[in-house]
Amino acid sequence: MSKIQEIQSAVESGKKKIVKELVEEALQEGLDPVAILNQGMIEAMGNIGEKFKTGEVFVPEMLVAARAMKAGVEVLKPHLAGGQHTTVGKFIIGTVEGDLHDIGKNLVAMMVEGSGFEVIDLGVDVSPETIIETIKANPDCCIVGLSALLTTTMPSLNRTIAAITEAGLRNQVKIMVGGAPITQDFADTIGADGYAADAASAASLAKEMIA
Ligand code: B1M
Repeated sequence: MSKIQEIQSAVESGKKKIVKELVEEALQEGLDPVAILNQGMIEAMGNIGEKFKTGEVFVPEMLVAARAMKAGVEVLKPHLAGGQHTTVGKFIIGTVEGDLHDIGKNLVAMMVEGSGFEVIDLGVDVSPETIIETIKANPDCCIVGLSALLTTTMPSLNRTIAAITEAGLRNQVKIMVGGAPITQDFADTIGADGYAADAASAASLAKEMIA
């Protein structure tokens, strides 16, 4: 089994400590951090999601896999983020109301921060009101990033954008949306300024949005 396969298997089985050790070893062996992330960890979360769908695993297994992935990402973080120190703008990010998934949102935050933005991470289950208060408290903010992982929370994206518009703040910020069920078409329908399919694309799009 290759090191990346070992990482994938340890994430899937939720072995947090082993994931950390394996990622450290993989980095020492000179493996590409992006490959460790994509083929080792993100693929493992895809596999666990499939197993959940077919009833092979349940919520607790998804949860421990998520914790194991987070532990691995912590080790990878300094190798992925790019480490740019100048601030090119502010990026408010959160997972929308009703949604507790944060791994993808955290990766986006990390990559956007690495490309020079000051990131204000509001966490998960973020209400439109909290987003509005945060925009008001940061009048120099340029981008609001909203993540949704459930088909049932996709309407929260819509509600958040509508609330930002009603509050008279829509012209003040660009809005980027993303998450597994989101598409460019959906983003266009709800009036977002941009959609990114993954964390690296989110970081490039953020830079384009303020150019
Ligand atoms: Co949940 N869950 N989950 N889950 N979970 C999914 C999403 C699901 C697809 C699993 C499945 O059925 N196959 C399914 C949704 C089905 C649907 O909506 N059609 C599902 C379900 C049903 C649920 C519950 C309802 C289960 C239940 O309770 N019965 C429940 C809902 C809780 C809630 O939110 N209210 C639930 C709970 C959980 C846990 C808490 C146990 C855990 C989350 C832990 C955590 O995040 N801290 C969990 C997990 C781990 C998953 C899976 C297995 C993995 C998600 C993940 O982290 N992926 C997931 C299955 C899957 O995704 N295949 C599943 C890895 C991550 C890197 O990818 O988040 O897509 P992703 O992020 C990507 C891109 O999407 C993009 O960039 C990221 C990096 O490349 N991106 C953005 C994300 N946000 C972006 C924002 C941007 C731009 C790009 O701009 C701002």
